[in-house]
Amino acid sequence: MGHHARRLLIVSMLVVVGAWALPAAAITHQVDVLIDLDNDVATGCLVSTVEGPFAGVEEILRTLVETESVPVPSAQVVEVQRLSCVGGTTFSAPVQIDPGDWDVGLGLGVGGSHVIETFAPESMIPPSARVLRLAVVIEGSGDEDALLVTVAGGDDPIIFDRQSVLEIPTLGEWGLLLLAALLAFVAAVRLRRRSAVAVLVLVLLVAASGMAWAACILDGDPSDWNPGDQVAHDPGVGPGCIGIAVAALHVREGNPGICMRIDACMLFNEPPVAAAQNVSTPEDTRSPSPSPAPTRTATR
Ligand SMILES: [Ca+2]
Ligand SMILES: [Ca+2]
Repeated sequence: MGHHARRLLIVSMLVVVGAWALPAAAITHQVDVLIDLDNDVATGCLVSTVEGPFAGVEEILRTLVETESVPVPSAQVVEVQRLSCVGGTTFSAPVQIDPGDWDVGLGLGVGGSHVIETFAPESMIPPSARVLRLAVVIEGSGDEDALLVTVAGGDDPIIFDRQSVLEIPTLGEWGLLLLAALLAFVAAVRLRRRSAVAVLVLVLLVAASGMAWAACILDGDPSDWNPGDQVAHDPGVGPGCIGIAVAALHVREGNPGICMRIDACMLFNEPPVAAAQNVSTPEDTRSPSPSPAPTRTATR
């Protein structure tokens, strides 16, 4: 192998190693849902946001999201945490609720934003908390946005009224299955055998879909949400979704706890184009290279 060929090989290997060793770093975003459990600004903690102070917060549901830009843009929920009000502006240290590890739906949200699905477990929302007042704050790389009202620019608080949600009798999954089986048995007695099988399948399907209705499906796919679940939005977030911005908040009763969906714009690092340039100085500096030559001519 000639000297030039070997140098070329070393340089190209360094470029490959450089690209491998210096990938564009993931950016971590902190997505906070501020929860006023008793809809009372006089109880709980004060949280300062870029949109102004938000008082009365008993709990913070924190969802950590990592964005990556290589090999293709992607985002994942990497942890869900809970912080409880201690007093004043002080919250407890974050406590893990869930280790995360599900996708964020890129471009699938309101105004082309990204769908971040998360949940507040029952342990965080006591049964006595019937009317919740909410706000969303997102922070990444020192940039921040907040949505404290139903429609950005207005002044209606974001309210999730759990009393307005239809109460399901506390049958439980096995109770529902038992009920379905009982109905199927009655149908089987009254109908001929063949149609009875069809009825059995139908009833079991209805029961199963009834159970799935309440579950939070954490996958970044917004198809398990209804337009009526939206409790707040910022009409100013449009196509392109550049920078940090909260576009919308969806909330619904779930199993277990309360399902939440934050539609937001986030930051993505550029691909590591700089990595190839970093290796332009191999050990072999004596060999003539294209770049120093014009410099020398210029100084003459
Ligand atoms: Ca409160
Ligand atoms: Ca989903």
